[in-house]
Amino acid sequence: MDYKNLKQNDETVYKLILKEQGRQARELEMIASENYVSPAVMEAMASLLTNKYSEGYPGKRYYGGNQVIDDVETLAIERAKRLFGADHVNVQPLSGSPANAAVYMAFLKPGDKVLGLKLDHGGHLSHGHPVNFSGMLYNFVQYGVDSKTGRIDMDEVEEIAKKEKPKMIVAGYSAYSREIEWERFKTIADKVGAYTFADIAHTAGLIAAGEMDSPVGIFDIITTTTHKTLRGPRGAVIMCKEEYAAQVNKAVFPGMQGGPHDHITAAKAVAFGEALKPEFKVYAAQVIKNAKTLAAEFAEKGYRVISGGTDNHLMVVDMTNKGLSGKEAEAVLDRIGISVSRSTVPNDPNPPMNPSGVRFGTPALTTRGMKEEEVKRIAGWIEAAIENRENIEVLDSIKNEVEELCEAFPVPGIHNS
Ligand code: DSN
Repeated sequence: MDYKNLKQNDETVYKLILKEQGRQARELEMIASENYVSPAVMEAMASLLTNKYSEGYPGKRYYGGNQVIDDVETLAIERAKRLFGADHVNVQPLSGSPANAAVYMAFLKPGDKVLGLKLDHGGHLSHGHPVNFSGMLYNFVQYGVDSKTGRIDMDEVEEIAKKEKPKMIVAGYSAYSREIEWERFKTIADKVGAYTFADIAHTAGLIAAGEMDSPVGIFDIITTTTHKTLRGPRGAVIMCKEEYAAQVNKAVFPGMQGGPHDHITAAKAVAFGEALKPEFKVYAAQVIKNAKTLAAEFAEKGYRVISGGTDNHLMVVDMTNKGLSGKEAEAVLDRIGISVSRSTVPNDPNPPMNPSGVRFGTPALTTRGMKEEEVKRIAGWIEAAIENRENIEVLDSIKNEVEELCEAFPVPGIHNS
């Protein structure tokens, strides 16, 4: 994009966007939930579809002039159904938390009991944390990961479910690096009469590509954001079995939201179209190969990787034995041009603002075309920066190497200006 009108009309915003463009071009993005959309997705997002109101659903709108929007939304729905093999898809949720809120609204009453993973074990705020609407409105009980293996202990999940008899069980996480036993969750839920709800926001792209196990066809309801491994615009979708279609649609609109963001719906359709192409499968497979390489490099350098490795695009690394906190590690890596997010580790003795770990992810590096060789170099720089965190000369020299690598692997559609 050349932003020529923006430059003319609002130089302040133009300059801020250009500054961020430079950061994205010259720095490495290792935040597990971030990615770079294609120029085609970007153009759809920036389109004039933002001008339209279209409360309702295709063929049943509360506003006139929606003939084209109906086609856009229907296309997004059909592509998402094909991509995931889902019976029913609602493409209107504005983002992950609103999608999850709509799911709870569709299936629960305030005060109902829900079983979800603890936040510091890799769960999400909207899976029942007390500071979030989910924990305020519903009676969440929580399961955790095994402290030795770092993996979900399904026997413990079954024990808690039998004792607590929740109305819904939530699986699918923000900081969990292993395959999820969807079938086992479903068996447990059936034993206690609970709905099964999967939040696959992080792994949706890997699942769509067939590189990870899918909950579709097993779980009752599935949500995902569209902007992480799926590499689409900011937003979300809800998938469910046909029998739940009406109640899910009603919960999204008029339950939770007003008019959908039609420019984003169009961009979702473009991203789903991209994910249906064979090259997306190659991309998703490489994301996982890169993550496995990174986890192995960390382990080899003496870092404690939670669960000992990864099956997906991310890993949580405990910084304690390296003598710094996750927040300090995040700052050191920022200094050399690598963005990461601090993260709690299971049973973290430290608070979420200053936790013990860092979460690393490979989706964005892989979009730039980086493979195992580059990932090994990056792991070396991370280690060198952490070991030499007081040494400005070393940090500056690594930052230069990071920039050189970024120049060699440009972000699709982003210029380094
Ligand atoms: N904030 C997202 C993440 O970083 O995982 C989840 O919503």
